[in-house]
Amino acid sequence: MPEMQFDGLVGPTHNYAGLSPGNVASAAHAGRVSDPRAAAREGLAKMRFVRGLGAAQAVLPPQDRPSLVTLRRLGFHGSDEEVLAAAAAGDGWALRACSSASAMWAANTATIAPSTDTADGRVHLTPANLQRMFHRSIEAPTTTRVLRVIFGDASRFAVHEPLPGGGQLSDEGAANHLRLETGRGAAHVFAWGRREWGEFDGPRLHPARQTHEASVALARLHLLKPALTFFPQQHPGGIDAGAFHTDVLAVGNGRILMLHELAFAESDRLVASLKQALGADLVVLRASNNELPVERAVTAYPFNSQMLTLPDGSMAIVAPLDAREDPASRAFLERVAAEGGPVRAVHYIDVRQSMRNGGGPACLRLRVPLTTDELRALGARVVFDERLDAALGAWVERHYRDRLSPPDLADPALAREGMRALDELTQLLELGSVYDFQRTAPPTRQTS
Ligand code: SUG
Repeated sequence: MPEMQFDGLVGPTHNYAGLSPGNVASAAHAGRVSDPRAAAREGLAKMRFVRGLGAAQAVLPPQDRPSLVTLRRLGFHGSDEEVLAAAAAGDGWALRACSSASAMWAANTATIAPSTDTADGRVHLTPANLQRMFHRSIEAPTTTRVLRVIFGDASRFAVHEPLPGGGQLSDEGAANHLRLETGRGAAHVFAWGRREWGEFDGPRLHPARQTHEASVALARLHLLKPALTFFPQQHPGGIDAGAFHTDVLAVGNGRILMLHELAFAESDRLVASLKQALGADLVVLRASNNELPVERAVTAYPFNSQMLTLPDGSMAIVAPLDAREDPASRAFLERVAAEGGPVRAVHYIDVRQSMRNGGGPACLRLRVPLTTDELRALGARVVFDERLDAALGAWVERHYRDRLSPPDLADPALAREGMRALDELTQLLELGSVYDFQRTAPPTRQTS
């Protein structure tokens, strides 16, 4: 079944605010000047490249930022200008947190189960609640609305509510999920970093985001076969080295699983159970820490690659340029391609603007396997063809700045530019009114 790659379009406020503890790149680049236009161009170039390989490509819209609705919920009041000025005062964390373009990392949009794997024969999607990081938790309501427009046909698609329960049910979407498939069936791997109930040995330095309870709930909600669902713990040492999501150290596609020794706490046990369930066709390509030190894997992101099945049945890896520049990462990827398995080619692409916030090629896309009928049933205009490519390219050139530093986030003109751009985008993508600023009445003046 073909798999649609839904890439998150980079938003006009793409910036480096240091919002994600445990994400090494985000911390390292905090306060630097970003280039939203270059970031959006890189994203479009990746979509064009992937489509050029013969894969199916679609786009997810950015979110409206700064989120004035959220700032008002935090008690900032008055006109938009007053809200922005008050939120920028002091350390300004609220403004930075409400201004991130973080929805670009579409792997965190939702967790997906294709219709072939679910008991009711529908595609199941659960938007991630992203509870662990405040700036990401505010994505969920708009994400849910967007997914309900695109996957609106309830006879084919079930778009659930994000998991309830706050931090105890913290869910990061497909970034902690792998689907592997052989002739024996399809296995779903739901990794987690901490649990609320039950003993575990967790990371010491960095936060673990996904909970075991959330992972188990997703498998239940998606009506998957219990015998083919697996719940490994992310390696606490991997999280402490900067692998805040599973997709920093592991990626799977079809019968191939590529992983680092520090991806999962009990890697051998996981691999043995997967082989038992999926049979000898499953190919596991593992990098030891000796072959590829985890620090290199976290900086160069060789595992945060897209692994694509192409129309001729072969596979290609789309890796970040950074992995080509790191000798150990490059050697590992080339070993994978030389192994004689289905992976025939490794391509390197420049997504540096995103990498500086810890987002590689795999973070930028959400994978949704779809039958031809399901593909036809998609709502909105999100399939990335030549016309949409050209229209989005022109839209970016019209609206995006080429320079943004954290103090610029307080500029009311930036907020207005964003609203104009996204209002136009909803027409281009035929999405309807999905944004808060399109749905809420202008604020009435309040006195404090
Ligand atoms: O959640 N970075 C994102 C990166 C997400 C990467 N996604 C996957 N691995 N699938 C995060 O940490 C940084 C924003 C800032 O610091 O300005 C940020 O949110």
